[in-house]
Amino acid sequence: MARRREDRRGGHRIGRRAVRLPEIRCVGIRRFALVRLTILPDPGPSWHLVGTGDFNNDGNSDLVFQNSDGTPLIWTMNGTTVAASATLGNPGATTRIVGTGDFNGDGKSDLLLQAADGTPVIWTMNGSTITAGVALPNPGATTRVVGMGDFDGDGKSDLLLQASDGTPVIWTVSGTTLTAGVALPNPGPTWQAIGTDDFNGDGKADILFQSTIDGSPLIWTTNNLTVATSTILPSPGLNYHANTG
Ligand SMILES: [Ca+2]
Ligand SMILES: [Ca+2]
Ligand SMILES: [Ca+2]
Ligand SMILES: [Ca+2]
Repeated sequence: MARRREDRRGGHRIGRRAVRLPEIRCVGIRRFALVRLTILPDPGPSWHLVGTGDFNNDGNSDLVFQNSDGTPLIWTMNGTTVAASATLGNPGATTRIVGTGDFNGDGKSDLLLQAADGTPVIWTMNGSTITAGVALPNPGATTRVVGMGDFDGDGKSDLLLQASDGTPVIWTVSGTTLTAGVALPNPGPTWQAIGTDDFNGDGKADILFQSTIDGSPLIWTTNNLTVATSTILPSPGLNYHANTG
C-alpha cells in the first residue's frame, strides 16, 4: 500500500502523488480535521423537525418537532444530549408549526402556528409549558406565514407573511398583540419568500426569497419596515432549495 504522510503544508502524500485532503476552515479556527458527529435518538418517521429555539433560556438550543397527527414535541437539549422530552397539547393535524421566535422578549423561545383557515396563533412558552395561546387576526387561508424575525429591532420577534399574489407583509408583534401590518412592494408570485435572517448585521431582519423560475436567491434588506436594498444572487439551480439558519 502506498505510504501516506503529512507534508509541511498540511497536505498529504500517497506514494509520489501529493493530494490535498478536504479540510474545513472556520473563523477563528485555522484548520481542523476532525468533526464531531453526533447522531441523536430517532424520534420516528412521523415526527418532523420544524424548528429550533431556546425554550428554557439556558443558552442551549432545543428542538421542536410536530407529529403527522399535529402533536408538538420539544426536546430540551444539553449540548448534543437530549435532556428532556415533552409533548404539548395537540392543536390538530391541520395546524402547522411555522417555527420559533421570542415574541415577548423574555429570552425564551415561543411558537408560531398557523391554522388551515390562515389564522396565526402564538404560543408563549416557559420551557416546554405553554403559558398563553393567542390567535392573531386571520389574514386569510391564501396568505402564508413564512417565518419570524425582528424587523423593527425592539428585541421581539415579528412575522413575515406572503400573500398568494407574492406580496410580502410584515406584522410587528409585541407579546401576543399585532401592533402594525405593513405590505412591502410585490416582487411577483414567482419570488417565493423562504425566511428571514439578519444578512447585514444591523439588528433588523431581512428577507430571503428564491425564484421558482430559475432558483436564484434574492435578498431584501429592510430598514424601518421598508425595503432598503434588493440583491439577486447567482442561481445554484432549481434543485437547490434555499433556507435560512
Ligand atoms: Ca435551551
Ligand atoms: Ca418568549
Ligand atoms: Ca420586533
Ligand atoms: Ca438586517
